[in-house]
This record gives sequence, C-alpha cells and structure tokens, in this order.
Amino acid sequence: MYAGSAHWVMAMQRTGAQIIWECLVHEGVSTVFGYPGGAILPAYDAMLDYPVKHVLVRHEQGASHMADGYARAGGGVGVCMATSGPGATNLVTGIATAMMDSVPMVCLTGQVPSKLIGYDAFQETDITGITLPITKHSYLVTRVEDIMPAMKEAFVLAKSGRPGPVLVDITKDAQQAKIDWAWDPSPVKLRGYRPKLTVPQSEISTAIDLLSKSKRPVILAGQGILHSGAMKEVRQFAERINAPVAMTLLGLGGFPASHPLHIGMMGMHGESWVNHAIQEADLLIALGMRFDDRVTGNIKTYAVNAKKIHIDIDPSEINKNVQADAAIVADLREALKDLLDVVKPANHEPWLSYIASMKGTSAVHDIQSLPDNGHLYAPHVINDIWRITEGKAIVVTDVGQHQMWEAQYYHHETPRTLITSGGLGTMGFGLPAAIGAKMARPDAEVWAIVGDGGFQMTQAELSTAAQEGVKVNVAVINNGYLGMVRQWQEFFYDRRYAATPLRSPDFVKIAEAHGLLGLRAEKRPEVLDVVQRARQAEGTVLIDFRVEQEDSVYPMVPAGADLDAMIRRPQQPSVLVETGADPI
Ligand SMILES: Cc1cc2nc3c(=O)[nH]c(=O)nc-3n(C[C@H](O)[C@H](O)[C@H](O)COP(=O)(O)OP(=O)(O)OC[C@H]3O[C@@H](n4cnc5c(N)ncnc54)[C@H](O)[C@@H]3O)c2cc1C
Ligand SMILES: Cc1ncc(C[n+]2csc(CCOP(=O)(O)OP(=O)(O)O)c2C)c(N)n1
Ligand SMILES: [Mg+2]
Repeated sequence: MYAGSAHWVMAMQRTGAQIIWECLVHEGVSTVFGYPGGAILPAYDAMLDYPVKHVLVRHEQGASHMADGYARAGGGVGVCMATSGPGATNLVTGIATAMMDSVPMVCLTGQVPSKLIGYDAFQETDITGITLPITKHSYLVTRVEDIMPAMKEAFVLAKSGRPGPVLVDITKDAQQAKIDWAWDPSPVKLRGYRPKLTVPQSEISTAIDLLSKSKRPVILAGQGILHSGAMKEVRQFAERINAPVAMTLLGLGGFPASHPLHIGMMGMHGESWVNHAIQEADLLIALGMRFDDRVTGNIKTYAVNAKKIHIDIDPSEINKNVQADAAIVADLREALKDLLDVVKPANHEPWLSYIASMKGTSAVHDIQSLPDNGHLYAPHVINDIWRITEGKAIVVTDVGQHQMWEAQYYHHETPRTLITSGGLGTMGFGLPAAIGAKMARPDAEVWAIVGDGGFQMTQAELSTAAQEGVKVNVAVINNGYLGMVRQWQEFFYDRRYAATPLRSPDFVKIAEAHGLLGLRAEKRPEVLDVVQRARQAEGTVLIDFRVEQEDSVYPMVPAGADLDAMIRRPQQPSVLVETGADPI
C-alpha cells in the first residue's frame, strides 16, 4: 500500500512493480495511459495501490498519442505503458511522432522474463532495438535494483535539454523480484549529458553586429519558444528590434496572432507574403526552429540574401539545413535574455509597410477569401469555431488539409493551444491527443479538428472518451476524400484520384453507438448552432461537417520548389464573404 510520504528514509521491501509506481508518484505523475498484458501484469497489479489515474485506451497507439497530447497541453511529461510484443510495437507510431516533435514522454513496456530473452519467447520483441532511432534514449531493465535509476534518468532525459520520448522496457522477473528499497532523492548525474548550456557570448556579439546592419530582418518563431517558455522574451525582442515575426506550424501560439508584428505562418502552406518576406529578407533570426523542408522549400534558393542567426538548444541542428552566421547553442530564453541586455532598439517601418502591402493583395487571392456559393467550406467551419470559442480553445488536429486550414484560420494567441503532429505528420493523432490534452487541462475547452480519413484510424478512442467521461468536441471535416493526397493528385498527377475517394460510416451513428451526442452540419448557417450545442453538451460530442469535397489548401509551395514559387488560389469572381483577419 502506498504510504504517501515524500521521502522515505527507511528502506522497505518492495517489488519491482511497486517501485515503478513509487517512482511515478515521486516524479509527480498523476495520469498514465495504457493497456495491460502478460509481461506488464505485475505492474498493473501493483497499480491499484497507488494514487495514479490509469486511462484504459482501445489501442496502444492511442496511449502514446494521449501521453503526447497530455505533455504538449500541460507542459509536463506524458506517460504511457504497454505489454511486450504487440503492445510495445503498437506504441511505435506514437513514439516516433513524439520524437519528431521533441515531446517529453516516458514509455513503459513489459518485457518477457530475462532468462527467456533471445529465445523467441511468447510476445517477445526487441522493443529497445526497434525504437532506438525514435527515442531520445531507452533502457532494457532486467534487474529489480536497476528500475529506480532507469526511471529517474528517463524523466530527466525526457524533459531536459531538447525534450523527447524515453522508453523503459522492464522484464517481468524484474517486476516480480523484491528488494529492500527507499527513494533516492539525490539528483541524477549522467556522464557526458550536459543539457544546461552557457550562452556563448562571442556568438551574441556576432548576432548583435548582424542585427545592427539589418534593414530587412524576419524572426522565425519555432516550437523551441514553447519548450523554453520564452514567450515574454520573444515579444520584448521583436518589439525592441521592430521586426516581423513569422511562425512555424509548431511555433503557432508562441507569439500572439493579434500582435501587430505577427505576420503569419511560413512554409509550404504559409501565407504568401510571409514566404516572400523571408525570400527578400537580409537577416533571418531563427528562434527554436529547425528549418524543416516544409519550411524552406528548395534549400539552394532559400533566403539566399539573408544572413542567419540561429538559436537552438541542440547543436546538431546548427548548420544541418541552413548555414548559420551566428550560432547560439543555448536555451532560447537564456539566450534572449542575454541579447536583450545589449540589443539596441531599431525601426523597420519601411520594411513592415512593404510586407503589409504584399499582404494587402495576397489576402484576397489566397486563403482568406472564399466564395459564398451556398456550399460549406472547411475554412468556414474552422474560422467559425475560432470566432465562437473566441480563440481560446485548445485545438488538436489530425493530419491533412484540415490541419493546414486550422493553422490558417484559427488564430492562436497563447502557447500550447495548437497541438498537431508536424514532423511525422501522423494521421490518427488528433482524437487520442485531444483526449490527453483535456486530461492535462480539464479547465480548457478542447476541440479535435480531424479529417474523415485520419479520424477513422483511431476512432475507437471515442470509447475511451466515453468510459472516462472526458469532454472533447470532435469536428470531423468530412470531405469524402483523403483530401491532402487528393490535392497532390489534382496538382501533380493529372487528377488521377488513386485510392483517395473515401466512403465513411455515418459518423453521427458512430457517436451515438458510444452513447455520445452526434451532430451534423451541411450548410454555413448551421455551423453556429451545432458548435454551440456541442459546447453546451456534457461529454464528448462529434460533429460531422459535410464540406466541399474538392477544395484545396492555398497557397502551396510544391515539394522542393522555391519558397516563393507558390500555387495560388484561382481568382474567384464572387463576392468576398470575410477575411480570416476579421476581429473576433
Ligand atoms: C501536411 C503538413 C504540412 C506542413 N506544412 C507546414 C508549413 O507550411 N509550414 C510549417 O512551418 N510547417 C509545416 N509542417 C510542419 C513541419 O513538418 C515541421 O514539423 C515544423 O515546421 C517544425 O517546426 P519547428 O521547427 O518550429 O519545431 P520542431 O521541429 O519542434 O523544432 C524545434 C526546434 O527547437 C529546438 N528547441 C527545443 N527546445 C529548445 C529550447 N529550450 N531552446 C532553444 N531551442 C529549443 C529544438 O532543438 C528544435 O531544433 C507541415 C506538416 C504537415 C504534416
Ligand atoms: C498514418 C499516415 N498514413 C498516411 C499518411 C499520408 N497522408 C497525409 S494527409 C493524408 C490524407 C488525410 O485525409 P483526411 O484525414 O480525410 O484529411 P483531409 O486531408 O481530407 O483534411 C494522407 C493519406 C499520413 N500522413 N499518415
Ligand atoms: Mg478528408
């Protein structure tokens, strides 16, 4: 039985299974997402005696995405657990998703008894081997006395420096064995691991020099802002140097969308004026972003006239895709504090006016105008959800066109309000990650905006939401296609729609089968009513939005094309309904 004391001085007899939970409690873990099975059964048995909530998922992939959404929304470490073999391999997609987006997670798996390892035992799989390239670190624990050190290190590694997922695979015999045990409160020391970096002052001087010479700077704001908690410093810095701030998909919310210096998202589906500004800049200041290929387009022609200041905590990101003229390897907040001590105010009004003038015409042609021809467009739905929720919801997306429209039409003011799989682009992420987000932030209104394709990959987790009584509002953007792939086929494969038309079940009935409210909207005027009904209802609600089937996301930089070679929305003769920039 859990005694509830913070630090036990006296050693007590504990099984390995109990030690796992003792460690989780000491790490402050209150919720884990998982699915039981033979090799992890001792841990499940011990669980009943500890004050940790367990969420029973319907598929282990759901557990890993829930832990991920939990971590991204709450800012802590997400924990998931599974049995050996198929349980562990089902976690793999979620672990890879977390790795690509640097999400702190600890994944616990049961392993076959140590003496059977290597004998193709029932449900044996080399999960540390399988996950080696998609974890920040992993442990195979075969002795009960090694459980606590591995667990302590796993939490330190997951959340320090550049965060990421850590796997701890624990054999069944290690879980069953007993030792005299006491919590060791001493700090973890890992040879060769130095996540706390001192800000390199010579690079700060170089950066200051570059800043003083720049007439056309652009700040590139990435997810590192959220990891480092540098929102205030980024704002002070942008205002001090009077520079426009372009956002990566994962950076959205790190700088308020309503701030006059915020110019929008960059990259493949970024706003056209933002991409033009980057290409015409004389200085890029990259804050916790990694120049993903979705961001740069053709790397050879990317911002060729710009010097680059790159601040990143991970030295391996420096000069990986883009050569840095000043490379500040440090925590972003610490680096910005040092920069703010010395950087002089600047005025870039001509440059800002020029970008605003590019926006003036682009906004009409691209993403912010849609014809009102009686059809329901996905951007309408998302923009309406933004207005109705006053921009204050946590929105979790799946992957595809709806994800990009979310980024364009839901304007995020605060960090951790957009949760989306950026690097791996994992379909099936949305619903489970939204459930995890709601469990981390029960006070928040949580919307899952998902496609009809991706939703069906993990829709079984509706059952988890129903069992747990978790309230998320699920907006299925139902276009009858694997829309993003259909769009590529439309643009680059002569409209040959191979394997993209999608017949779906009646989503309203799917919700109802889970005892949940299901709603449908097919016309714009119906959106307000269903969204309000969803918000007011208790428990998870699903809305089936039947949207225009063959709409495309504009602008689009074709993969590998120059960043400013964008495909633009064909000009529409009809009257404009609104712009995404309208006030709430
Ligand atoms: C269909 C689809 C389309 C997409 N289109 C676009 C697009 O148009 N535009 C776009 O931007 N993205 C797009 N993406 C997402 C894209 O693939 C990348 O995931 C995204 O650009 C990465 O953003 P990031 O570099 O800010 O975040 P990350 O990949 O999370 O990188 C963050 C960086 O910050 C660093 N860091 C972490 N902590 C700290 C700290 N404390 N201090 C300093 N540095 C830190 C990390 O080392 C890392 O280098 C798309 C994804 C999909 C699935
Ligand atoms: C697991 C997985 N398989 C395949 C893909 C490739 N893919 C990217 S977007 C997309 C279509 C998504 O369709 P849907 O969920 O309906 O969203 P829409 O684009 O229509 O909004 C596909 C198949 C992926 N990203 N993830
Ligand atoms: Mg679709």
